Amino acid sequence: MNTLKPIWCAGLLFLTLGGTLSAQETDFDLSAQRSEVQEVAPVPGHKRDHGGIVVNPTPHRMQLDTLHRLDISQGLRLKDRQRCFDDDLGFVRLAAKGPQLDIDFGEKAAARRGVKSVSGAYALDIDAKGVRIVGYDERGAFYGIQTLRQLLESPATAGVRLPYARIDDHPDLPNRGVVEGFYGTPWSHEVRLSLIDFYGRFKMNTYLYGPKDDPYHSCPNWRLPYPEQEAAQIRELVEACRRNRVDFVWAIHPGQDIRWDETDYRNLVGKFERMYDLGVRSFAIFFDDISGERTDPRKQTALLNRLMEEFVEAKGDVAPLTVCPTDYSRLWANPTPQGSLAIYGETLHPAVKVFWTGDVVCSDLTRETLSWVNSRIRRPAYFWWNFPVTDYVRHIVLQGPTYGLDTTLSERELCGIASNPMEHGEASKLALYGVADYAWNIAAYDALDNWERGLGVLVPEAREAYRTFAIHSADTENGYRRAESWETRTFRLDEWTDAAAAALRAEFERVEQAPAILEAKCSNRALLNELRPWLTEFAKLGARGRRTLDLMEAYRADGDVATLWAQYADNRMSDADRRSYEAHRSGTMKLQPFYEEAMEEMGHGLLTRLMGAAPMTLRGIGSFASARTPQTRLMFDNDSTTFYTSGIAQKPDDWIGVDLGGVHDVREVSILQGRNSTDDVDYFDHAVLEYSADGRTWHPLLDELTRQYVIRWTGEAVSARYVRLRRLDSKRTNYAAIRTFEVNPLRVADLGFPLEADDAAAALRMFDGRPDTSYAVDDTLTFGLLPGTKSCTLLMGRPASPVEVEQLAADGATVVARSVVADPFCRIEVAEGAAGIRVKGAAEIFEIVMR
Ligand code: LOG
Repeated sequence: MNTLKPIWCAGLLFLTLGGTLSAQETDFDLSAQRSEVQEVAPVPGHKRDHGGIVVNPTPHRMQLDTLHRLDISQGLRLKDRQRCFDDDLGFVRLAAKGPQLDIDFGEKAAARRGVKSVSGAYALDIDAKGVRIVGYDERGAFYGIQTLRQLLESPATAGVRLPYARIDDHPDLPNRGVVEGFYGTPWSHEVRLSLIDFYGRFKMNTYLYGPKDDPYHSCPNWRLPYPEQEAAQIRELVEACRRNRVDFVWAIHPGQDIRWDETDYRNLVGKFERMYDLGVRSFAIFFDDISGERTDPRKQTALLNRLMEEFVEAKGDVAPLTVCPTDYSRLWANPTPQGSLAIYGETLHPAVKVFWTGDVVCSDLTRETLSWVNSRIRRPAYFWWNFPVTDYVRHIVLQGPTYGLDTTLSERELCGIASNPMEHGEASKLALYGVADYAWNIAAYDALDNWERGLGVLVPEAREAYRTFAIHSADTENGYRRAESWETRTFRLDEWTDAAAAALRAEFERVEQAPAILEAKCSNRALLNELRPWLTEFAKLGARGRRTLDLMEAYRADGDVATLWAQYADNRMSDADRRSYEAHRSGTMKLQPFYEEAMEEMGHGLLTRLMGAAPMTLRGIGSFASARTPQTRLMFDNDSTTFYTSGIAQKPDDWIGVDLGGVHDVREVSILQGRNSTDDVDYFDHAVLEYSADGRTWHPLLDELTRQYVIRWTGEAVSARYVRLRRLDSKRTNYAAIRTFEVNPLRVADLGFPLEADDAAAALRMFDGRPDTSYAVDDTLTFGLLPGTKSCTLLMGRPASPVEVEQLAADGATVVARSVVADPFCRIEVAEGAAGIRVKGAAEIFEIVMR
């Protein structure tokens, strides 16, 4: 099973920009092409008061008379005219006497009651006589039942007192549902069953089965029948879909190795026959994420047309096919009449539905993108929405509102919408609650209100805690950005006000407590199991945010530096903390950046106080929106395997650099570009290295760097506050990444005193003027003192067990015998004749300051 979205050989994939075709480099990762803009659009809509009656999707017309109620506590007398809904009424008490529950469907009944002639349309009436449901078809009546169920489950009806109602309802789009189309671990059978019930409950009618990492859907086994156990499970899924009036669409992804010959045609039909035997009556072919001759649109449409004739029409009870073309996004679709979408338009059987992901892979649904594609494929596109999928950002779980969908569309432009969710099926329900609502009643769709309702429907026992987690777990940080933490205001140290701090503290406390509340109260254990790793990190984020506010308060009050350092050290994230947070991130838009900023400012401030002058800082800057996120720190973390990435395509004059915090003498600059130094495409292949004192006038240090991953400049010192690498003329459109950006890297020889440590290069971090880098002393550390040093301060992490400190003479003899240190802050008054210091024990030392 793949654990990462594969890097496909893109030498064979073409990217269209400005109408010209240009071959991509080899081995590029599609995630590197994901999105061009990094604006985070706000969530539209507002929370509404529903008077305790929640029906999703929002009915087109729902008149409630809550002053009159039908009491059904004694049960309803069922008149199921077509005897279809025996298994669908478990939520209501049926009795031999009492008000009637009359259920009917069909064109005649529908016409009598004025139900729209659309599959899925229904009317629901509740009055003194009872409850009447009329569907245009069976599906419609089933949806009327779902509305009745939701009325009964609504807080305001207490399960027995139905308000009088007149509801006229129908779906706007004929195809509404989900495509299990992500990379990563496919959903479990249990999760699939639970989701299929969810689709039925919220009136979605389509489940496309196409997990990229099911080997029998894609390579290598698409030609082979499913093994017995999997086959039995698919049969169960088909059955669950039938119960929920959902079309189970089985998709095949043969394009990595299909041969355009009779044998493979037979293989494909043979597989479809096997699936037909399991009960499947709807099929799809996905040609996404492939390369080479298999992308040939004429071959693709010829195959689809032949299947339409020889399989679909021949069978008689199979629905028309659905296809995902190779050009499924405008990002690389050839726009010309020779392009594959235009060829689809000309040649493909008109009944075949064609997927489209929008302007980029993960993008909003807009009228523009639909006119663009529809004019080529000559039919209303089927929107494959890559939300809430996270296979390209697996450290994130998306719990934010479902938005970015144009609310003026209709089936004239759009034949349906299928959401591609996360591999976390339970956690995807919140987003799907929105997709279901939108697809049913487009004009009425209110994204924020839908989310507010969804939280309460999905986790009624702990709605507020779930909401706290969700509102801070919404953005992807790169690519398809989503609003997050929109109710929270964070601030910088110098923007502190007591009111703002109190509000933020209250929020951090809620963050800290939400996970335990969810653990205690949320009855959906499967959801909790999916969220748990994120919840664990979320609680820690809340705690460190709260402690950061404590520290800011003490810092602003000019507290004692020893106490402040101890507080600072205790609130630092260890490397292990960082690793676990990186794997399960939340609060990336506001909460964690607040922590990072505040800690950086205070660490620097404390060091400045101790040193008597401000040390040079390294702050990432650049032309990309992501240059304002904590990700830039990855250039300065002394780890050449981690990197800052632009997260969007590079363009002329883009640059990435560093702000030193003030003007310093710069003698040396070392940069590692790209994600590696051998064949990466994410770098500036033509660039200039420049410096500036004021950020306005720039002077070159190294000009005309071509195809250089490793960049190093040394020379006569220049006075600079900013150093940057700026892109020059180039055709490249990849992301840009930098692993390491060093300015005046320290060397042992430049220290001016001897240093004895297990890893002398790493030990330099104790003298680099940066409170965020450290060296872990294992057993013994010995270093010399600069001539004239009166005091030496060790800034440490809280030692697990006390360490010992000894002052030595030049010949190594003891001048001041060992003293025991248990605090993170240790100030040593240097004794007469002492020339060095020895530390014994295990300690993490951030900085050693000599004065
Ligand atoms: C894949 C899809 C994947 C998604 C998000 C389509 C049509 N195909 O770039 O399987 O989950 O991106 O990473 C895709 O979107 N290709």
